[in-house]
Amino acid sequence: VNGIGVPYNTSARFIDEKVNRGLGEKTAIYYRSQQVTYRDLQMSVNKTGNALKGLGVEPENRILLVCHDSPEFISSFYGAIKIGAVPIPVNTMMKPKDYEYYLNKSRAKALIIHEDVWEQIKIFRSNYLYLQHVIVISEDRQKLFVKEFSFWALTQQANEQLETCCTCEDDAAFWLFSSGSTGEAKGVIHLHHDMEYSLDTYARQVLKITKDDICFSASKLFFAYGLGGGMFFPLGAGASTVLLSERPLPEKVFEMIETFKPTIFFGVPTLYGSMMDYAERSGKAFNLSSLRICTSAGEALPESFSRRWKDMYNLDILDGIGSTEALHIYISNRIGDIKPGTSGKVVPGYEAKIVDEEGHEVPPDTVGDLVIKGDSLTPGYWNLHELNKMRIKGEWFFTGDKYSRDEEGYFKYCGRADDMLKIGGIWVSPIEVENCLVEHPAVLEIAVVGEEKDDGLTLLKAFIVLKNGYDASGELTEQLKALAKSKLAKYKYPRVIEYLDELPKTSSGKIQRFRLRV
Ligand code: 3UK
Repeated sequence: VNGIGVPYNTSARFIDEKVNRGLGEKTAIYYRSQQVTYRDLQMSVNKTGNALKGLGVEPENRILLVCHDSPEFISSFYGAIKIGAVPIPVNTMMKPKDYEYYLNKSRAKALIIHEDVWEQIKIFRSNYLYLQHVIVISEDRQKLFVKEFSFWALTQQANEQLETCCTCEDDAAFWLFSSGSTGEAKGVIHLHHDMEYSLDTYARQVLKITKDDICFSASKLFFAYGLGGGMFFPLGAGASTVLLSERPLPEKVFEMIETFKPTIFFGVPTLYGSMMDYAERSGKAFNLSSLRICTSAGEALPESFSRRWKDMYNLDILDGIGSTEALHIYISNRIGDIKPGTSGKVVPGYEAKIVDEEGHEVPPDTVGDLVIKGDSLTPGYWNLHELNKMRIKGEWFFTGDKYSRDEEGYFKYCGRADDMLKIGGIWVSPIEVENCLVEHPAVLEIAVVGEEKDDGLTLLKAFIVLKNGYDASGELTEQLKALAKSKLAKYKYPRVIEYLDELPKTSSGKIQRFRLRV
């Protein structure tokens, strides 16, 4: 009738449906001392949607979300989707240049941002070419702004009834930015049906999530891994989520688990490592008995971590591989079926194969390119036609990962096909770090690589050739680290710097990073 096919709006399906099914009084979100019920959440989703509409936001308009994990993140996300707009949650730890890129690349019309981050970037506002409205979330709910709107003032005035925009399954619902090897992030588009697909496959069939679960994701909501674990898995299942706005330091994470007693915990390998080190160093015994399962993703979980965690807390960690493009996990270990050191088996609803350069499947135990298929996969990157042709072949997506599969069907991670690195579960482009440090007057040449530590995790390391007249020193090393920290997001600075007389190169002069990896 309306010319767009069967109406389907993922916001209505995740939020309104819960209230319609009698879960209105159930706690959806635990945040600090607040308990937000599904009905409260529905109301703030509606108010946020109305507030955006009131500013002139229309279906298909993009909205950048720079929010810490909080109920406001969730109501902004689902509020935007309910009016057919397209929210784009991004990392809150980035530098001004990154936000300028996100805003201009996406042509976002509105920005919803926590005040601490806005304070860092507001002086560059004239660079944001398409941005019309800035909505600031301040800790001080009474605070008013001159050139911006207060999130609280706007939503307080807004109506709590909101008609659902008549989108269909295949409309764009949200984007996520994923870092690329040259440092330019790629806008990954996701459709209205994607979250439900991931919920019905990985969350329901691997995690066996039910409405009785309480989820806690240490990984932030602006990462696809955290968006699922901390938001759309629990909300989709009618369960509860525990949100932490601050950095997930080991001590804090233990405290959160003891306080809120979650049943499912989502972490990354470096966090499991630092939690175990913290527990051992402090000699403290933490009570994690509320948990029934832990998951790990972002990078491969070292075998020793699963064993130590099991010894310390009698808990299994399910390692699984997911990606921003696939939205969530598509190969995973299962409850009662774990093969340490592997990513496990294909999740029902997905297919995976390992192919050689010609695209033919390779025999068991042979390394090749991992390609996957499944309905939560992105329809494509925004405005990157050439890349889309390279990465998406019909129904198959080329992950960029090297994998092997054994006779029993367990997949083993064997490294990236490009130079991209995962540090603490987050992408780092060696080229971006190199381009930053080469600006230092002492640096002639530089190559940044990932160095595997004893525990199997990766550390960022820079090899540097100095210009004539400069000498290696501890002071210079500190200067270089400080330069990286000031120009790049903090997690991207090299932890180790080594000075060389020359870098290994091909005959054509291309730096051979692989020869520097040990
Ligand atoms: C690597 C892994 C080995 C791999 C993600 C769960 O990490 C996520 O998304 P990203 O787009 O990165 C994807 C890439 O990260 N990777 C992820 N998990 C594993 N490598 N073992 C693993 N268990 O290179 C992959 O291509 O940041 C993870 C859910 C949603 C996600 N977006």
